[in-house]
Amino acid sequence: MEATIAIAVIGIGVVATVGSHQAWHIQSLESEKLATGMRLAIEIRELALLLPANDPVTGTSTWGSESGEIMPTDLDDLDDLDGITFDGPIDATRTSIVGMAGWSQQVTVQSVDPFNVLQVVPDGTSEIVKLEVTVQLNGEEITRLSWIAPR
Ligand SMILES: [Ca+2]
Ligand SMILES: [Ca+2]
Repeated sequence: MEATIAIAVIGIGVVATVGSHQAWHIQSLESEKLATGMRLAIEIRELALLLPANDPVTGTSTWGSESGEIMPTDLDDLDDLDGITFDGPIDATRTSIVGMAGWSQQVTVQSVDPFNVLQVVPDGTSEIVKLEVTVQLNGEEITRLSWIAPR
C-alpha cells in the first residue's frame, strides 16, 4: 500500500516537473517574441530618425509617398512612411531581414497638435508628427511603438 502511494507521489512529481518545464519553455518563447517585436519596431524608428521631415523634391505638397516612390529605398521623408507595411520586415538600412517570414511592420504617421500631442489633426497641418509602428507575427500584434518627431 505504502509503496503504491510512494509511486503515485513520484509520478505526480514527475508530471509537475514536466508541466512547469513546458510552461517555462512557452514563457521563454513568448519573451523571445516580444524582444524580436521590439527590435523590429526600433529598426523602423532608427530608419525614421535618418529621414528629413519633408520631401527633397516636392517639399510639403504631398502627404504620403510621392509618385514613383515604390521601394523602401525610395522613401525620403517622414510622411512617406504613412500607411506602409513592410511584410517581410526591414532593418534601419532598409535591407529586408532574411529568415523572418510571417513578421511585418506597419507604420502610420499622423499630424498632431504641438500643444497636445494626443490630439490628431489633419495630415500636414502641424509641425509635429506622431509615428507609430505595429509589429505583427502571422497577423497577431506583438509590439506597438510610437514616438513624436518635429516636421
Ligand atoms: Ca518622399
Ligand atoms: Ca512625402
